[in-house]
Amino acid sequence: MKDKKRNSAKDAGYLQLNDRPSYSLDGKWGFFADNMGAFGLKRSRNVFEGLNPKLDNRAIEYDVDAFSEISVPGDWNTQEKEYLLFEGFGWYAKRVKLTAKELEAWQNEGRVFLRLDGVNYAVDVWWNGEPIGSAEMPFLPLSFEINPEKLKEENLLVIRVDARRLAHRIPSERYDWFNYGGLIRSVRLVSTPQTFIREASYHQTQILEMNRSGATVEGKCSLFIDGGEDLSECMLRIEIPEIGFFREKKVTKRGMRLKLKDLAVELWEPGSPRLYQAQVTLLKGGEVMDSIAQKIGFKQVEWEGTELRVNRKPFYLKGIALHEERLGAQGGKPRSPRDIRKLIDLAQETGCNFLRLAHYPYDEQWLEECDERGLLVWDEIPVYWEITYKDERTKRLIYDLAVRMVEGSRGHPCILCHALANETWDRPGRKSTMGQAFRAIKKMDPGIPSTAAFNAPYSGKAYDVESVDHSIYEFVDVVGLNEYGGWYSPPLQELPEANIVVGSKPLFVTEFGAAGPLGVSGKEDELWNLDSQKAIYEEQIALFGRCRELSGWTPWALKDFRSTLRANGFQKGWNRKGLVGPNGEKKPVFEVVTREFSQKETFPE
Ligand code: GCB
Repeated sequence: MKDKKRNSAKDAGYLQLNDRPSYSLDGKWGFFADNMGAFGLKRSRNVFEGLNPKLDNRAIEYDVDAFSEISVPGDWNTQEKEYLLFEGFGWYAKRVKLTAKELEAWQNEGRVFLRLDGVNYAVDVWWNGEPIGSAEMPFLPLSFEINPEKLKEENLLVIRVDARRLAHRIPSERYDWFNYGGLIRSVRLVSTPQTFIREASYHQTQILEMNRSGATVEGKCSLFIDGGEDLSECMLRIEIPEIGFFREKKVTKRGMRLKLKDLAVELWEPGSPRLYQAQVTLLKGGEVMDSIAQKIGFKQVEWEGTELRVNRKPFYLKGIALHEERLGAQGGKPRSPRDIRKLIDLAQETGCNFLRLAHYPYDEQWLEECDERGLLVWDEIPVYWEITYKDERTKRLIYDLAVRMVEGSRGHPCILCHALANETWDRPGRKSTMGQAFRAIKKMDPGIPSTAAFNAPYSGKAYDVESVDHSIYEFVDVVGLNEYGGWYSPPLQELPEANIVVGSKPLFVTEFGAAGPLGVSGKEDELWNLDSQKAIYEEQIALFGRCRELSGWTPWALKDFRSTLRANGFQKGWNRKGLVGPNGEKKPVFEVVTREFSQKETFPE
């Protein structure tokens, strides 16, 4: 497939996992780094057909059974030294063996999907030698349908991952994190009935009345039904047994939004993350066609003037921003739920109530953990720095990424805001391309504010986002400000006089910080040491204290992270602005932030 054709995803759409039966394909796979894809797809037939020179005495150049071993999930870069800087095409192969019993069960169940929980950047997929789909949708779940008749006891699954940075891609060519390539998240087969509930997301909670034990609320459930069945006689049932809620509604179309009224509940909020078990069922003539279980929570976000409220109360963000990179000297993408939990544990040690999941969508487990732990979340697509908005492929991709991210996250009570950009330059087409994406997500999830992180030059002793002509400013409901006083500008000595102008919308600082290379001490007024990093944090915190209307702040970043842009003698390939080093070594600023958070209320009076 040529890149031209590949831009819009040819996967089968967002497939919510819930409690559906699934078959994990995680573990050891065969891997081959095909540099720049020199053989092309036609010449590589023997890869996905599984031929090899031993079976067939011809000049066959690949052999999936002679590939080297690699673990999935995980990037390829940190698994073998020779792949560290590899950014080309990686071929993955797995022989999938099913027992006769498993095969029968899968074939009788209905439909089968291959679900890739997240790849970077793009994939082409073959099942037993036949193409089953391609997509360019970095970091978000993909699903490809497999005809159950094509399942056998011995199968070959081949996936080509294309990790090239290209100007028209999202993210584009230049960014301050590491381009981890490969099948970075879990891979599984999922089975569904012929006609099934592809998505059921409860969201848009409105509090009608507060009372002592909680509140009476209403909300919406967005549903999407997939399958050929005539839906005119179908019903949807929603149950929340703990509060005795039961509702049935006739199905009118494939995509529906049902209103749930008068729910007497305890609210979900930071510090008290109450979750409820809900069951969504599709019925025809009284018979169950599909039924899924999921956890839901009830939380309302409001934004008015410069105030941000959660559950009707003014809210102060004590945030931590991070990259999805595991702890350890090598970095790399998390390879297990434990890797993810360790990062969240570390962030929570500061006493934060909010995570900025920068700068791209994270594994879905992050949202599940944050739902359970009562941490609010900012999710984000990688529209970052230089973008070719006018290119039709880019336009389409930005739209698809925004919609797909929100489809996956809107049902999570932890979501505080959806971000569609970080520090983007004003280039032709930005306003129309971004406007389209912002309008789409606002329709999809109107109860959640949309946002972006902006930078504003320091001038007249202040950072003032509204004074800059940011053509996308009008689309955001709340504003993220990235400012690096003490590090980029102004210098530390001038910071005591600095100010942040909160314009007409709620604003919080989404990034500030300074490099603090581990083991390096020095003078406070000289950069590149732990003492000046600490001094900059202290001055910054004083600045936030002076700015009464600020809705909170988020240091950049939890942990030092790999970045090929960072190549001086202190950095050595890592951005050193972390509160901790690569292995979790705490720097003095970790303590500064922890102390400050302990003195700040989540819900100030
Ligand atoms: C920024 C970017 C972030 C960088 C950071 C830095 O403004 O949003 O991705 O890593 O600055 O360290 O310079």
